[in-house]
Amino acid sequence: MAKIHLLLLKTSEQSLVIRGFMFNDSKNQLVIKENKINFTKYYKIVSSRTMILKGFDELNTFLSKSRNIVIVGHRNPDGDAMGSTLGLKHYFSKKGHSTTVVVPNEYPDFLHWLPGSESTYRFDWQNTQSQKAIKNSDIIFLLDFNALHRVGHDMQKTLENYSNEFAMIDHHQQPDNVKYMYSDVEICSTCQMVYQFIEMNNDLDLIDEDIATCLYTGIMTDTGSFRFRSTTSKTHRIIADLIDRGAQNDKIHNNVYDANSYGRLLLLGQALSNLQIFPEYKTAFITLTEAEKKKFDFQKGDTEGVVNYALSLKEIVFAAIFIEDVEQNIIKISFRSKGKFSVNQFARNHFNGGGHDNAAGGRFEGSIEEIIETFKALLPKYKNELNSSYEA
Ligand SMILES: [Mn+2]
Repeated sequence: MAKIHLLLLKTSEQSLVIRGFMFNDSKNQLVIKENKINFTKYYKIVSSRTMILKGFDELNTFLSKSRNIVIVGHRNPDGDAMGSTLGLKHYFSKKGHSTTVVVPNEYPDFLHWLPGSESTYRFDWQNTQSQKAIKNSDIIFLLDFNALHRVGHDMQKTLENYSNEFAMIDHHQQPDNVKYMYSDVEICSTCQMVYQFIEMNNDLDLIDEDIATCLYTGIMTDTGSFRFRSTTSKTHRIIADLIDRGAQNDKIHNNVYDANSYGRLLLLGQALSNLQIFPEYKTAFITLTEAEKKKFDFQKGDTEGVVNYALSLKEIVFAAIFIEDVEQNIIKISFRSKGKFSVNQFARNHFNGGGHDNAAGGRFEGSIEEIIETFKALLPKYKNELNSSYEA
């Protein structure tokens, strides 16, 4: 039986109803139990957790023999996807497994220095090798994504035909149901989860400089350098331990953040001059057209983090960036928020997307002009939510 987590459901003067849910591994079903607890003293509940750990012991038994393992990250891999897949790969290699990382497509230049990056297969570019690795694997680990469609159409089809089991380690909401799962939407990054996975296996002493470097990178990028709300004291303790085990924090920050090309800075300048602000909705957005991207020699990853400039405005709690993508014939969207306003829900409701409460993505079929009109038309509906989302 997996771990049980509790959600507070109802309170009255003298009792509360608690609902626990767990996965029953043998039957693969969700079991829900309710208990009424009477109390005489109040305790303020400061956090509720939604964590799923499924099939952990069975997975360990499976991994007690040397296996062929493929580790997959999501399409357009970011620091957390690359750090977690490569960190887990180094760990599994030390455990005697033969491990291959396969990512759907290209990842930004500022992540290519990560240890092990050179042995990664790109599914779109090294398709034969990738297919072969997947076909020959005993198990596939899915890292930093919650649903198979996040790897893109072609790779999704390959994974859907996979005959062995999947294991997922991820922190996005509403994960697909796979056989082995470690899901926790309250943890800041998949890299922190990989650390905790290694910890659950009592293997922290196997963390060497390579593993520490990979995991540090993903925690750093997914927390905006340890500043988002998801950053906890535990995150800092883990970061401290990773430094003790060889992660060079100054070098990692420099490699990731101080690697701008001249074109990227000019593109940022263009993005900032396209910024539009709607004070009555505490909202701001940025646009970038394909022509503007071309003009400044756009490279993969150049627009990463640009949306955060819109959110950095005083009094703004909701920020978006709309980026024209002629290749896919869509507008790519990133959303960010401060406080209670859930951009995950907003992206799910209106833009075929999702993610986390304060950071999510989506897509739109149409032109930049059309998405601006659509987006602006939605704002009045959310006026109250936006105005009460965050108090400084
Ligand atoms: Mn992540």
